[in-house]
Amino acid sequence: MKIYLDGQFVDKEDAKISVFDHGLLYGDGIFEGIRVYKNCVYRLDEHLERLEYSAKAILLTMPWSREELSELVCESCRVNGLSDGYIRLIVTRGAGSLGLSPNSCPKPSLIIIADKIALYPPECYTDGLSIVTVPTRRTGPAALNPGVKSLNYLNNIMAKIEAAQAGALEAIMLNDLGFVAECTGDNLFIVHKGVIFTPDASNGALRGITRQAVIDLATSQGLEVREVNLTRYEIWNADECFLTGTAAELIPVVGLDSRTIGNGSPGAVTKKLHAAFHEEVSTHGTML
Ligand code: PXG
Repeated sequence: MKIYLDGQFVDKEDAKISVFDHGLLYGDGIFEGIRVYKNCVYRLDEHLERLEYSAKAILLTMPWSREELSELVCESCRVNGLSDGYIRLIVTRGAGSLGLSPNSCPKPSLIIIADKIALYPPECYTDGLSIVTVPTRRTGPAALNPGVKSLNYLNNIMAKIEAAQAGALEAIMLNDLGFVAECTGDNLFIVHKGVIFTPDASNGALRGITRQAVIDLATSQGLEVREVNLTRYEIWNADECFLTGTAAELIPVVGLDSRTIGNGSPGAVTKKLHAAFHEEVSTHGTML
C-alpha cells in the first residue's frame, strides 16, 4: 500500500509524521472520508467543498487547489489499484512547537490513504441494527461546530464507547436541548406514515454527503423529506429508521433503546432507497 504524504507516495511503513504535528498534539486538523465505486470517486467535488468549509472554519489555509486535491485523490486510488474502496483525506495543522497556537505551524500536512473499509458486518445490512441513545451529547455549534470534520472526534468516540458498553454498534447522540443530532459517524433518518424525516443540520448533524444524496434520491422518487427537530419519541414510534454515511452507506435500524422500530425488520422505503443509492453510486462520480 502506498500512502500520499506531503508531495510523494511512500510505503505504509514510511508514512510517518512529526510528534510535534498539532494534528496529533491537539486534534488540530480536518479530514474527509470518501468512497470510490467502480473506478468512480463518489461525489468528490462535494467532499472537497466540505473540506474547504472545514478549513475555513478553523482558519487553516490550504495551499492546494480543489483540482490538485481531486487529482491527488484519484492518483492515490490508481497507485494502489483501488477501484472500490475508501479514501481518507487528512489535513493536519502541521508540525509546530508545544503550545496551542497554530502560528508555530508554518506548513499543513496532507495525507491520503486509499484502502478498504467495512464498518458493520454484512448481516446488519439485511437484518438492521439495534442501537442506543447515549449520555454524551453532541458538541453545540457555540463550542466546536459539528459541521467541521475536525481531527478531534473525542466527543463521538465517547459516544461510541458508551454504545459498545450497552452492547450496540452505533449510538444516537442528542444535542444540549435533547433533540436528536446524529449518530457517532452517521446521519439518521426515520420514515413515518410515508414521510421521511431527518434532523435539521442546526440540531448538530453533520451535513453528510450521503444524507444529501438520500434526500435528493427520495425527492426525485416523489417522496417527501422534511428536515426537522426530532426527539427519541419520534424514532421509537417511527415505521422505519436508517442511518447514512460514506463508510456505513445506508443501513437499516430496527431497534432503539429496547423499543422495536416498526415491525422489527428493514422497511419498504429503506429498502427502496438502499437500492436507489447503490444504483446511483455506480453511475455518479469522478472517473479515475
Ligand atoms: N456524521 C458524522 C459525525 C460523521 O463523521 C457522517 C455523519 C456521515 O457523513 P457523510 O458525508 O460520510 O455521508 C460522518 C462521516 C467511521 C467514520 O469510521 C465515519 C465518518 C467519518 C469518520 C469515520 O465510522 N462519517
